[in-house]
Amino acid sequence: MSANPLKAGFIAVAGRPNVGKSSLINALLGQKIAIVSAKPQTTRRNQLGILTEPGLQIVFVDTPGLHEARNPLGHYMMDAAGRALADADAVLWIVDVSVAPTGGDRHAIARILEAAPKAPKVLALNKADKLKAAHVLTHTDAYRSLVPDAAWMLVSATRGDNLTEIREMLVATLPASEALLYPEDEVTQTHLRELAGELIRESALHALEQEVPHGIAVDVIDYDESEPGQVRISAEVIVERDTHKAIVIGKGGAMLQRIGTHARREIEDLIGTHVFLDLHVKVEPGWRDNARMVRRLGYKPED
Ligand SMILES: Nc1nc2c(ncn2[C@@H]2O[C@H](COP(=O)(O)OP(=O)(O)OP(=O)(O)O)[C@@H](O)[C@H]2O)c(=O)[nH]1
Ligand SMILES: [Mg+2]
Repeated sequence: MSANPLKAGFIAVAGRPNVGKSSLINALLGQKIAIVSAKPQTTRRNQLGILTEPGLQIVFVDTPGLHEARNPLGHYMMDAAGRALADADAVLWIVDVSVAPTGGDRHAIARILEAAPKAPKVLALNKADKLKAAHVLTHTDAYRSLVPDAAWMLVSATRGDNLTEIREMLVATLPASEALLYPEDEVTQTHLRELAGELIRESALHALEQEVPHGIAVDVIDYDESEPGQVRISAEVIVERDTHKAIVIGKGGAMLQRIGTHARREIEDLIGTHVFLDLHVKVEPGWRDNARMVRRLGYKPED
């Protein structure tokens, strides 16, 4: 056996919505695999982000933000987060240190401690770039007191502060492993077809700001790679009401075109070929409240 055996394991990245879990995973990987938006509850499924280096494989599991579920989609999201926590070797709890802890944070850490009582915890005090000098001690102490045994670090996912430091803390929690958990060139397990759907949803979230809050889903109907050097994608943007459909289409189709152009560029960056993207908008009234529809759109427990 070599002096430095391989370390590898799963790190569930958890916390309340919008604190920067997906942003921090992308920053730690140095590559965008998870979609990010200013709206809470952006991440809906668990998604792996795999970092492999000589002697090391960290498998980050991005999870939906911990919140009180109010509909079948919310229940799916909270089940997913619970499973990731239960299966994790360690937990990275992320908070927004620029604001004092809220009831949402206390709820989040209670869920984490319940689902992963034994796993070592690391606390990432994220958005340190927005933290006012007058709040550094009070906010830091307030969050630390909720997980007194955890290693902790002030970080900024967007500015890249202290990423090496938090990474070293995470590596310290990982077990020794006989073998890699995933092939060394794999960055995520999510299929390109599904990632394309997520990038379309992200583009819609960005373009629509506050207008169509949470009720957007994207159904990729066709993902055709049969011609070399190009991919033809046909997708439906699903909304909950007719009024939302009108907003997503926009005047003369301008909004849908904007969403499509931006998404197409992002998908091209990801897969490195030309993309032809055909988008349509469809209304599924109140789909998030309809368990069958939620499953049909791919939010199924076995994922
Ligand atoms: N100022 C600042 N903003 C950040 C930082 N990290 C993330 N953000 C912003 O916070 C917002 C939410 O980021 P996400 O990465 O989507 O957060 P999340 O925790 O994955 O959210 P959910 O998936 O909804 O649970 C986005 O607008 C990010 O750009 C940071 O370090 N500093
Ligand atoms: Mg997220």
